[in-house]
Amino acid sequence: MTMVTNETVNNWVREMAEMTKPDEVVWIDGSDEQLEEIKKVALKTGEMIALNEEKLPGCLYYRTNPKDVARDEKRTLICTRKEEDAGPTNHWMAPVEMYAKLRKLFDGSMKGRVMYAIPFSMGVVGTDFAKYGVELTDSIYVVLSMAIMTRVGQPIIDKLNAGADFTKCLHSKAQVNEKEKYIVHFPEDNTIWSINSAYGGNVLLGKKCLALRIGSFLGRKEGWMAEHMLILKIEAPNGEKHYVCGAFPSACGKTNLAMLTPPDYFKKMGYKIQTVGDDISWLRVGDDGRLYAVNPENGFFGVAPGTNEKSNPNALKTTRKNTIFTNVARNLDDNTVWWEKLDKNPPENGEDWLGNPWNGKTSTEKGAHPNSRFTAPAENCPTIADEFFTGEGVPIDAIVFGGRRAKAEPLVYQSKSWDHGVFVGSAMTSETTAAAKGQVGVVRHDPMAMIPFCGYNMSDYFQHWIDMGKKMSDPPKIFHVNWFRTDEKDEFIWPGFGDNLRVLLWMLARCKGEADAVETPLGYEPRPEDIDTTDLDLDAEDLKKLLAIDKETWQDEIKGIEEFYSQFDKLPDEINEAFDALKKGVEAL
Ligand code: SAT
Ligand code: MN
Repeated sequence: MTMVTNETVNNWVREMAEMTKPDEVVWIDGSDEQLEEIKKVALKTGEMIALNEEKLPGCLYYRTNPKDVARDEKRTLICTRKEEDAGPTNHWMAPVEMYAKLRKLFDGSMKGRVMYAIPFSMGVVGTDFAKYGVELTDSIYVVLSMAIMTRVGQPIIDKLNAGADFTKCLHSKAQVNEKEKYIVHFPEDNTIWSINSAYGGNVLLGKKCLALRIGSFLGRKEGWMAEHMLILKIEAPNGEKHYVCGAFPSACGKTNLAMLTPPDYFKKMGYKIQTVGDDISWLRVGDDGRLYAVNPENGFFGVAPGTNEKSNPNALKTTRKNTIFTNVARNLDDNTVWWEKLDKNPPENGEDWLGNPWNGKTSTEKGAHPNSRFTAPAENCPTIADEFFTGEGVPIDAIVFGGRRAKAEPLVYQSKSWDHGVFVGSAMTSETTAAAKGQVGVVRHDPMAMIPFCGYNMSDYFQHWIDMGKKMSDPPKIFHVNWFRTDEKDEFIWPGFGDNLRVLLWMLARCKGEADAVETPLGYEPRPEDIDTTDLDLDAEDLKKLLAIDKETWQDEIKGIEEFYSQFDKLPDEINEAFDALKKGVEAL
């Protein structure tokens, strides 16, 4: 391994080591040999467990503290010098104060342990999109997970030695003190400090912390966007390729949509779906005036429960080797893993996510935590697109916003323009899931699915979206979907999963000006007959229900949006205008 010769990097590492006082500092070179050695240490201490080498080669099992199983938004802060720059939707503290508080917690925090220095890249090294970081951590779980989720090692050291900017990431003390847990961003210093957690979203600092919170801050400054979006490639039977980005809150099916299996009818016609990304998109305007997206990650950190041969066979195949499973159940007979809805054959001789003996056939308790996860290399995915590996960006035809709503939101509608689409994104709502600490199933506003991830004032973020629209001569069309509408019996009406392709195809036809629509107060909606329901057990009545807009429900929605907006003292005029138009349209229903 070439030494790090960039003195800014070395001075910072030295300073962090002086504070955290590890026994030793070890640079990660990204080689299999080194990662194998480090893995052996974690197996020896029992921090991680090796799984069945035949059935799940290279796979590991890991368990976090039971109180540390999801992102913790209350303990996640954006520390800008001015409070208004963090905005009303972020937790904030003055950087001087926060650094002082954290320095005390980090003081000697790595005593008796090794500090691993992980040089990593978000995006393919050397591309226009790539951003570099170094994460210092005393957790082997973090080292091995970062080696899956990001590109690590020598090529990044070369970039650092050539003087590249980098994000300074510090993490320590996985699983120790729940009450002193902090995930703190200092965007003006390009710095992230995280302590007392081991949960992915809080500690794999390239992911939500860098790629979204710091990323969105940098994006605003540098004229690009960092978004909580999947990227899907649809290849039509005539060979035409289309790319769609989709923003959905955590645990609302992004991974499933990104790896969608077309229904047989469409498969036979020749439709192919490929995956470019499942969680994060970085977007830049190309010379041709279109919007280009990359997935800056190198792996998937997906929700395990609910993943099965039917719902997402591609995700399941992706996890069959070199994957880390966190907080799922274990089958002690054959040393494999299990989670709810994996199959109908839970282990009798098992261990639940807490490590207690568990009989899946008789127990009424869940075996896996609802937010248990797999950390799997993107290259394992049977549908991974070639474009993922070049990292040069794919031209986006459509952006889809969506949430989890039992009522109110129709199956799909198209916004009337880019600016109107920005309004639609800003007014997004979803029922909360187990991906973040707190109550599940409560409707909350989550603009662009970014409420937990926007690294600056959200009204400036809306303005940035409006400004980006002005830079494009051919912006993507913006849509809104809701796969989760329920009937009188509280059952989902729309089948979801692979059948979502039917809705995507209507969108693409709209992008090409080849599909009809009716204008409603929300936007343009398909007529029931515009959605291809061949081979689908769904009648026109169901589709009507899925597309219906109820006046009273929407009057309440409007109140909710008004209340949500009231915290912002500056909203772009374009948003206010679109909101006024919605109010008028709903009154006229
Ligand atoms: O925990 S993560 O933030 O990485 C995943 C998610 O909640 O979207
Ligand atoms: Mn996510």
